[in-house]
Amino acid sequence: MRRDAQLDSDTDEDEDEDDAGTEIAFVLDGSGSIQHDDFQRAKDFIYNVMFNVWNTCFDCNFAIVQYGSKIRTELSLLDNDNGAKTLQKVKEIQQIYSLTKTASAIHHVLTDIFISENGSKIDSKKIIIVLSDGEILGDNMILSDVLNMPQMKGVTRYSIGVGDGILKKPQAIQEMMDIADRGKFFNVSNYAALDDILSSLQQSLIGIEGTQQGAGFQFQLAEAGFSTHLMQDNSYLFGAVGAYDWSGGVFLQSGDTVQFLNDSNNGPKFSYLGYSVISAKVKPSTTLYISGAPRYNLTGGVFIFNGSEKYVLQGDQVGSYFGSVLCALDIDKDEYTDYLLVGAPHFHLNGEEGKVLLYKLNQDRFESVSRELKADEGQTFARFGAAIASIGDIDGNKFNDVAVGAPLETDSSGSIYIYNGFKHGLNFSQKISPSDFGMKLVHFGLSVSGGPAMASNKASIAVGSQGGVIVFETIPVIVIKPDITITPDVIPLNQQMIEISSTFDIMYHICFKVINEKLQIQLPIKYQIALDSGVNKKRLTVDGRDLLENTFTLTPDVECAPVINLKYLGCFDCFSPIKIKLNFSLDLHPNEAPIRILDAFTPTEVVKEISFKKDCKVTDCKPNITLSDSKISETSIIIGETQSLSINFNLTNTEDPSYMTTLTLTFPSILSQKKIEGATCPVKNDNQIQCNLQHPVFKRGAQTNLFISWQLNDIKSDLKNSEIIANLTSQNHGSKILDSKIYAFAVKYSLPIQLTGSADPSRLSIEEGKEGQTQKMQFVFQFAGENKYGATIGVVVTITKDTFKTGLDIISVTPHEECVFSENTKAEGSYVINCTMTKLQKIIIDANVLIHDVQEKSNKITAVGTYSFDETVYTAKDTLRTIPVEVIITKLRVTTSKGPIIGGSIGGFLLLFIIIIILIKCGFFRRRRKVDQAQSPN
Ligand SMILES: [Ca+2]
Ligand SMILES: [Ca+2]
Repeated sequence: MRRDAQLDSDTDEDEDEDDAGTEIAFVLDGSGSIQHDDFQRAKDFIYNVMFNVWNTCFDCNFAIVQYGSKIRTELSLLDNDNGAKTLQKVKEIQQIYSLTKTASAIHHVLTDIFISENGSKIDSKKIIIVLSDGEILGDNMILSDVLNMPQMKGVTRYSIGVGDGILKKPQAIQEMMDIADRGKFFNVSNYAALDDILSSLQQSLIGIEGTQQGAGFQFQLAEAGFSTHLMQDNSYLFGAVGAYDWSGGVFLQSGDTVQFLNDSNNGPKFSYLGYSVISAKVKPSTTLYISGAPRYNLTGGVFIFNGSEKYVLQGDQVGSYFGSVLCALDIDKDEYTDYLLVGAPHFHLNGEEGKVLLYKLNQDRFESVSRELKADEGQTFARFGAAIASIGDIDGNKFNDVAVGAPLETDSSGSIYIYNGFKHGLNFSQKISPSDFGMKLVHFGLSVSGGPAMASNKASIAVGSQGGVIVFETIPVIVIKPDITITPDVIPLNQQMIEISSTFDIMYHICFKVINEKLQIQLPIKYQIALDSGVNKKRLTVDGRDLLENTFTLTPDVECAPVINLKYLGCFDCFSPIKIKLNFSLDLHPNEAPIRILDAFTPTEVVKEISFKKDCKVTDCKPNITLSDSKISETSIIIGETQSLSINFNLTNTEDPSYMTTLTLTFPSILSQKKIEGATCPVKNDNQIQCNLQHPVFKRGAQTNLFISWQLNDIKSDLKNSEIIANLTSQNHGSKILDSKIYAFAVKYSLPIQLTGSADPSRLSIEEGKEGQTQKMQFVFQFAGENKYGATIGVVVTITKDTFKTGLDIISVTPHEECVFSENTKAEGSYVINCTMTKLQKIIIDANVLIHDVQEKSNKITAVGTYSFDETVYTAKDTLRTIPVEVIITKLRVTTSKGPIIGGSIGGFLLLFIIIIILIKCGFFRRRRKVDQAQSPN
């Protein structure tokens, strides 16, 4: 940047050849107490110092040492060859953090930076600038030892203390004052304020560099003629940048009179006023003399002299060289200046992009225009604005045009940007780079000027590059505006059908109108017509295609192409207009120089529309179709029982036509779409259907009845409530919702079960006198039906007895896993068995019964089975949930009642008598007597 690409006519070339230069080492505090943003500001400060010092000091070399927990050379004196890369290195410095080893860091400069192995020259002037926010911390070196080292002899030291911290710590201030030579300690309250001391520090540095001696010579070293400008009345302006200790000045020479325009010699030093000079004629009697001072207040300035008055336009960035390039522009060719363009070619964001600022003349004063001209995005090193020229009216639109050079663009090959003038300013139209015309050049765009060409009468532009000038001839611009007629351009209502049966043709007619001139030549035009552009299902065709390409020769007599017949196919979409897009270009021979060129600011694409006639009462065509008459068949469904669910839609359009009316129904996965009557529903998936209602046009007064039914999927889900969502939309002015409705319903699952109970034996009895015997018995409860959806069923069996004279012991309960008998319930006189099951299982309760006695006529044991389940999820048809089983206990006893006993005795005696007769007949008693005799001893 300063060595490899120094473009500006340099003011430093008269430097002492034997001067060993100046070496400036920054000692940058990167300790932990410095915030990240503040560290960035410190880096920016160093960047700006280097950038600005380099603009005046050719032999200044920089080094940077950062210190924190360690000490690191960020930039060595050997790293100064390429200005842009060196500055980039400054931007890339990473903060170290931790300790504040200021003394060690200064020691490092003396022992590692200012040594010949690392590029230091013995005779050079040496400067150390320490930038810190606090007192020394964790440093094993003693500051005074380092400052008194022999190597420190002849080194100028500056220190800059930054931050509130340092202001409050006397120790820190003392250290910074010790470091600095007398009068070279700067002190600011925060890092953002560093820019405030930039100017004073730089001027101190440049002062050391030697040029300050120029002050003594005043005009002897004024460099008058650094820039010149010849005016129409043959008077001259001369810039004298060196005048008054480089504050600079401007001379006006008219005939033999020389006038020094700068009115005093106490302007800021090193402003370089006179770096550029121009004049602006603003009235027949008024000429403004304008001169740039690119280092005025460091940001640069432009001085405008109007007679005895003077005012300054100020640049907006330190070091941007605002005002180094100037251009007065008479945009409307009335010979009076309208705009002032000011180049700031060193303006930097990420590198050295450069920019051009615009000022508009308003009653003899130039006022800032918010717009700035800039190089293309990504051109980090462009130096845009290094040259600016009014190049005449190259496009023939009666407004003068401007070229801006960016000589460092694309690795220093350079380019120029063309801006065309208009009534209200400038518009970019073209960029020209050496690669466009196949040349390898360096710094193309270093200078630029325009005017009548040498050989032809066409306007031309001369562009300077390193070692050469390229002259461009301009091609005359032609402005062509197509005039398109479409007949008819509205589709009538009777043609608004999805497919039309009869022929309906549309005529398309283009005329290419030449604006502002009478054409003298023949000009071939290539054009392309895209039918129903942007739509998939085309509504127009020409010979079966939707794209037509043609060439037409424009002559002084014929400007209209032949009429094209377009075939209308019908309208699936009868609402949105049919767009027909025309693109055109000049059909130029690829190997010949173009004879004319189309105006860059007149569109070469024209879209015309064919609209549909609309039977609408209001201009925005508002239909009115509601879902309010539609009903769902069930508000609650039982999976396993309910057969189907349906919605009946009764839809009437009471207002304007509705185009592409669609009903979208979104339903839950427990439903499957089963039947649709009354519309076609082309879009279907697992949980959505989309029905087309009276496509393409649902006319006013039209009615549609739509019936949609779903079957219930036999699956279990956790849904207790569900819904079907209906959205009714039309495509009038894009998709619009006409109405929407939610059809909610409750969901339950069927549980078709029934509980039965039994006891075995179903009756217990004891004989009188045989009380206290244990008897076994069994209760059984079981379900009929099925538990398809896995309901958890709770069964409670409660056994009670109505007397304490009956003892009861539960021996076993099955199933064991599912049922629990709580022994402790026995004491309360009842026996409770709790079962929880999802599988329907038989509940068997075995018990021992001990009947001590029976009171009254009978006693009983009652077992009551009750079942329950989550009724918010399941529903059973059977409402009887409680099943009682009773076992009656009776006592058998001998009765005192005679009737039956006498009857029974007579029958018994009669039978005995017959048996005895039979026994006598058979000789039983005889034998018996013998036996008795034999057995008896007597
Ligand atoms: Ca003008
Ligand atoms: Ca123009």
